[in-house]
Amino acid sequence: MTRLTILEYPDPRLRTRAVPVAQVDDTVRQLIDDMLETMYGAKGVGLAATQVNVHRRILVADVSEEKNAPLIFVNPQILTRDDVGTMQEGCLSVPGFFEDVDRAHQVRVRAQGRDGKAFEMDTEGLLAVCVQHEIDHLEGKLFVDYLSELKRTRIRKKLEKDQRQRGTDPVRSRGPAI
Ligand code: GNR
Ligand code: NI
Repeated sequence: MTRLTILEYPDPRLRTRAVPVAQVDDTVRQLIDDMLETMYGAKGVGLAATQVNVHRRILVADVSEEKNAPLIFVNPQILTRDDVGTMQEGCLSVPGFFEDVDRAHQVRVRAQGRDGKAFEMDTEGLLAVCVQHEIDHLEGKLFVDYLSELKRTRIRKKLEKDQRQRGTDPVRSRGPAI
C-alpha cells in the first residue's frame, strides 16, 4: 500500500468533477487500499479520490473510535436527506481550518462496495456529514464554498503562503521549464 499526496486548496485540480467507475476491478481496489492508508495516515475520517488527484467517483471513510471500520463507497448517490443541523467541519485539503457548515444529519446512501456489489446504508451524525462532504469533493466542491467570501479569501491567502514557504505550490513544484 502507498500513502498518496493530498492536494491542498486552492489547487485547481480540486475543482475537477469525477466520472463514474464503470467496473470495480483490481486497479480500483488498489486505489481504495491506497486511499485508506492515506486517510488513516493523515488522521482523517474520510477521503475522496479527487483529493489524491484521481477523478473517479470513489470515497472512503472511517468514523469509528478504533479506526477499524473502513467504509467504501463507489459511485455514491444520496437517496434521502433529513434533520439539517450545524457541524464544525475540517478538510485534509484545507489543513488547519474548522468552520460551521449546515448539512443533513440523516442520509440514506446507495453505492457499490469493494466487490462492486450495490448496497444501501442509513448514515447519521458525523458519517452523514462526511458522506456529503466527500460527495461534494467528487463534484469539485469544498466546504469553504459554504463560507463567506471574506473567510474563504483569508483561508486561501494563509494556505497559499504556507505552500510558498514549503515550496509545494503547484507552480513551483513543477520545476524549471528549461
Ligand atoms: O477528517 C475529516 N474530518 C471531517 C470533520 C467534519 C466534517 C467532515 C470531515 S471530512 C475530513 C476529511 C476530508 O477532508 N475528507 O474529504
Ligand atoms: Ni475534505
